[in-house]
Amino acid sequence: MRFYKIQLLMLLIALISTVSLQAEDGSQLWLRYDRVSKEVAARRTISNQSNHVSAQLAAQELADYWSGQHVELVLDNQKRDLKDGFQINGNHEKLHVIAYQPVGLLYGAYHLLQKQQMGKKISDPIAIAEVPTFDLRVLNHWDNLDRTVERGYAGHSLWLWEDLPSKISPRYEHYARANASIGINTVVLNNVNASPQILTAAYLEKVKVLADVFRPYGIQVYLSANFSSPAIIGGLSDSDPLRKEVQDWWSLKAKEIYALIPDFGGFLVKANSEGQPGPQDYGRTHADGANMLADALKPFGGIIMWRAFVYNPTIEDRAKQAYSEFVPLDGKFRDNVIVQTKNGAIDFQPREPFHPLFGAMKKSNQMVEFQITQEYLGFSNHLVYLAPLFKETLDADTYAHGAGSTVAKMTDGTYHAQAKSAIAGVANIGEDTNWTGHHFAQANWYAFGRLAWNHTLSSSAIADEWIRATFNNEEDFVTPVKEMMLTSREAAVNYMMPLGLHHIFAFDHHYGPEPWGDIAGARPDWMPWYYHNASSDGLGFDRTKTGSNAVAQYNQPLRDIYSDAATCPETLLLWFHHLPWSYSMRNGNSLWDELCYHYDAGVQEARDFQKQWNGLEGYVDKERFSDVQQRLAIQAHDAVWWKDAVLLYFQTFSNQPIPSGVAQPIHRLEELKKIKLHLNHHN
Ligand code: BDP
Repeated sequence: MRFYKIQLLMLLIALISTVSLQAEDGSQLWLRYDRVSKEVAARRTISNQSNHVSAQLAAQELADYWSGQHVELVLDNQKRDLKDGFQINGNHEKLHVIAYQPVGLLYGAYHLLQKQQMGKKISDPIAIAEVPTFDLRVLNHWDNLDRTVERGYAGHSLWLWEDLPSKISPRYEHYARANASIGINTVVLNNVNASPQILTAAYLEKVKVLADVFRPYGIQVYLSANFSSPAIIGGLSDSDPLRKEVQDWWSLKAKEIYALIPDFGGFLVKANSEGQPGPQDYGRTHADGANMLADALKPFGGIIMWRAFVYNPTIEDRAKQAYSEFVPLDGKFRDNVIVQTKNGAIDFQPREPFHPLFGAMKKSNQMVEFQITQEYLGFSNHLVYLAPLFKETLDADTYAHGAGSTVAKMTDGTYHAQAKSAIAGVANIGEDTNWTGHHFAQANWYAFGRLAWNHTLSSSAIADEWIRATFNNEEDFVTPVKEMMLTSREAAVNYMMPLGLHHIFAFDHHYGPEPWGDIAGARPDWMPWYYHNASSDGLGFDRTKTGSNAVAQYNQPLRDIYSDAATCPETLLLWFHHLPWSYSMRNGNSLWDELCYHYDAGVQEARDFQKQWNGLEGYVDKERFSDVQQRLAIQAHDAVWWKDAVLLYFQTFSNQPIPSGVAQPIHRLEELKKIKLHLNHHN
């Protein structure tokens, strides 16, 4: 008997430890809700009259996890203004979650569960209303059909194309649930460098299955379309958008897609950019191309997201090209076209000024594209919390309609009524157990979703929610972790590219420094020297009147502010100015010394993250603690590598010593130049 008891005990212990092992691999993301006990479930009712699948999901989530008062879910078809948001009214005995759309009930349910996770009691009386600031809250997956992910650092693609349509991975639904819990309602499944194959009948059958899994969670599917599809998979002689045969091909394709997926969202298109085909191949404009596709989708309510990421090596400043190509087309796009523009004019750098197009295209639908995946921010090795970067762009004032015309307001429908307002983030999700590689990279997926829902939330409030949901509510843990997250973006800017420096990354894979990079015959606008312009007379890109005059693309007073080194924010100084090494900064330091101090500060901050995290061991499960610990070590190592590489290289031009207060380099430049990481482009 005793023996059995011991065995039972051991079995129990084994069970508990596997449960906790499974629970601590990060696979649950921020959705670590505790299932309620039978007693709790019996104490309160969750009522729902709707048989819509999203409403039923909402009721189920609450039935499983809500430990508070009674909840009644109510669909109210008078409350149009709520859009897909929700209202919660009530008191400590009973709450009403009210929505106009069924998915609003689901969002309301997740709102309640999130408050519960944060240890917040919802008591008397409560009356809140949440209406999302953007209609389409979009994840762009750069997933290829061979399951590699362009700029993906969390394993292969989640989409198991070979298994589809017959086999359905349970992760599709987990993914949809995670998105719904933060309000993401749109996903583009495939890479913007799009394989035409995605539009073949065989792939559309697979896409349909994913759309069916996502639908109950309120998620609409889009596809990236290759502009040459009519020629490549349709057998047409070309894909000229003004040719009737081509237009008919797209119309038929649209019909075929909507027959399978009645709520299909539309296409995302990268055209005439980095070698992708587009309307310019036929002497047509971006508007001709976008409108042709928009007309094909119009009868079905579809939307075209047309990217403005265009540049070619012949122009004197890559930062200027999108503006030059798109501003003349302002007002010429159909109302179901949204121009999708990256947050900055170069390419997802650690820091860029906002893209001038946002302040210039007043008659077109526009949306911001952020990069959640950390192509230029240390892949999934570095802890860089991106909400401050996202906010910096969203809150930037374009002055398009006077002071206060922020990028957020230029795109959320405040000034320009858009049929659908939208915002996109390039996903950092892959098949890694914890979805994003770095446990803290989950916070960037979360933060993007939360800001897409409400761009007025602060980075700090979002970090607070995420930490509590993902780890715990211990103040001694939450406070330092939040602090670490909130400083992490600036730390990365400091150890990678402070003071407006940009694109001095290693060629192609973009991990690590290579300010000396120069590949014979390669495009100059892919070379670091093109951006930093280091010489014995100084450093930086002159984008004022004496240089490329990119400043002219900004509205006043920004043009004047950026044009004058004395008024230009120092965080953007070398973006807009080429300045002598001896240039006197506002604090009296020379440019050279200040640069050294910034790199040094970045290294110190990365080291501090290690210290802070080590002090928190008792608050985190072993698995996640040590995984983060190991990555923080890589980050600190990389920070030193960055600092030494950039300072030693620029020192060959400045010919000045590294100030004595700064940690002296531990590497030699010649050694650093030999480092060649063989990271493939998809890795
Ligand atoms: C750059 C990436 C490249 C993408 C491109 C894009 O390096 O892989 O294809 O942007 O956004 O950031 O189209």
